[in-house]
Amino acid sequence: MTSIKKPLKVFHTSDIHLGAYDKKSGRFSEANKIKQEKNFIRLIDIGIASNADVFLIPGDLFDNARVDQETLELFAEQIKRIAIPTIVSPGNHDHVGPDSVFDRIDLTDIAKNLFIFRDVEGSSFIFDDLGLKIWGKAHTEQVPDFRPFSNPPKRDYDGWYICMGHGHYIHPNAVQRHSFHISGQELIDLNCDYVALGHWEQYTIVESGNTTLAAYSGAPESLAHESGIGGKVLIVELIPENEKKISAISISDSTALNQEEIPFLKADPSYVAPSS
Ligand SMILES: [Mn+2]
Repeated sequence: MTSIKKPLKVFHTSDIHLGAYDKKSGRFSEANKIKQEKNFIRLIDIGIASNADVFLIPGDLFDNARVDQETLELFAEQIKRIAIPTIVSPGNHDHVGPDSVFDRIDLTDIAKNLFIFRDVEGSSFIFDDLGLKIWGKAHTEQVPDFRPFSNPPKRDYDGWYICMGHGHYIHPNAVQRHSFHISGQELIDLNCDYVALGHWEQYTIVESGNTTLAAYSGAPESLAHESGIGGKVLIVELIPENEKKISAISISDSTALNQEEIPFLKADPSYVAPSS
């Protein structure tokens, strides 16, 4: 299908860990639970105010599969409220497969604008009204050699092409025993307009060649409250025949950082992803 590219505004968060303080979490705290939910609602307010076209959540949206039922419903109600297509790629904390949090209730029945990647080999959603195709994989349980961007499909869509994944980008200072590896070359090989990354608490743009832009949104609220990292959400503007524009918005006070103010990491040129 032929689709004409038009400006697209992307709203990107990850690693929200909703339910981290729920009753069965092992670190129950009513005060932290309320704080986390308020922060998430504030994030949705920012998304609505931004007039974004699409909302991406690449993993660890929920902290675990035992979260309160009301946490699941709160999430779905907020997605219904933001009302734009919202795409989730499950991460290591909210994987698909046996005992998946996504099998507890049908979130997409509450929020008809919600789309969840279920296929561990990768699958895609197409939004022709936005001229947009999105590809991603779902984590399955906590398999350490899962790689979110291995064996990607060829780009085959005329409009915007965005990929989503949850894993650990390999840079010169990376501790390589970390799981779910993502190499700079893998990001280049995706041949897409934007890669929305999750797994890190710190918002960071990562090296991914000259045409692809790839970034971690970081967590909207760090689980290590005093760490001072995270606390942002990303807005990416894709404009035909123009430079991409990325900014990081503070959830606490809505101030924005421009691209030059967002941390940038170079890829480890010596790292070769194992073949699969
Ligand atoms: Mn993770």
